[in-house]
Amino acid sequence: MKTILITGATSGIGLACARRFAQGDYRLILTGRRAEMLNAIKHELEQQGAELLTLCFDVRDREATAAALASLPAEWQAIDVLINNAGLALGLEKEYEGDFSDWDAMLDTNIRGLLTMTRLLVPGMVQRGKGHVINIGSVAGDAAYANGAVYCATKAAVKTLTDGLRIDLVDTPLRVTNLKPGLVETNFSVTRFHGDRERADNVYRGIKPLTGDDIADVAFYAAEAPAHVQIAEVLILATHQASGSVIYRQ
Ligand code: NDP
Ligand code: 8X3
Repeated sequence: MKTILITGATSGIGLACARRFAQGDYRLILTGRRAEMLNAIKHELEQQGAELLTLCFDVRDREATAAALASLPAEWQAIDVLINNAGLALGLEKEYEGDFSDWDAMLDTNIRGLLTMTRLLVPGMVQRGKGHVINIGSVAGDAAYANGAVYCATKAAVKTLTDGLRIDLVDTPLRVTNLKPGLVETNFSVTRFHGDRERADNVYRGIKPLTGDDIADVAFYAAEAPAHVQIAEVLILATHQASGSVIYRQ
């Protein structure tokens, strides 16, 4: 049985990954900031026979992250798969008009948080000669779209950091994957628009978007591929989406 740690498992893609990997030969460490959501997922998955622990921390807080990981019982410390999923977009504004605190939250979560998790967990994987890091990037990292430059830049950084890690681990058995989803209907847009649900719903108007389960299936495939197969990068789009900014709406 393998041990997988998923950041941002309280919602959307992370939650779907938790449910997907629970069906496989995995025990789970699920993380997020909302303790009550973590408890609800723990209850749901344990009812189905899954073995799991939850850790409540903010990936932007490096000390809290390190303390949470250090608090894992010894038999849970050997993590085989890390899904760096915790992330968010805040605001949709021109680069010269954006909100400083929105920018800081995106940069600190999507880049620094992902780096902290990587820095804390990959050395153990290297030592054990076994491990897989799956980063959740985005189609947004391929090219900027209007009013989304800062979020797009964070996901471009995820691509570069994923590629860099793969290069730095090339002489090890570890694997590194960047999954780049397009429009996935989760809490993402509600967060982006600071709770404006109507505006969030508009993002998915006239198109059948992806679901968290669609992304979880790809993550599971990448993790379960034979040891000599490294799924380096996957771009996953809804059928009526062609790029970050080209979407056909009926
Ligand atoms: P959700 O808003 O549904 O989920 C985001 C998750 O991230 C939540 O579990 C949240 O948990 C967690 N999170 C956010 N900030 C922090 C933090 N500071 N510390 C710890 N956890 C945090 O959105 P998605 O599932 O859509 O997003 C997941 C990832 O997928 C993100 O990286 C996003 O950029 C990426 N993505 C999303 C796409 C989409 O269209 N939805 C497309 C491409 C990529 P909690 O609030 O409990 O902390
Ligand atoms: C989320 C997808 O296109 O809304 O990364 O930025 S998009």
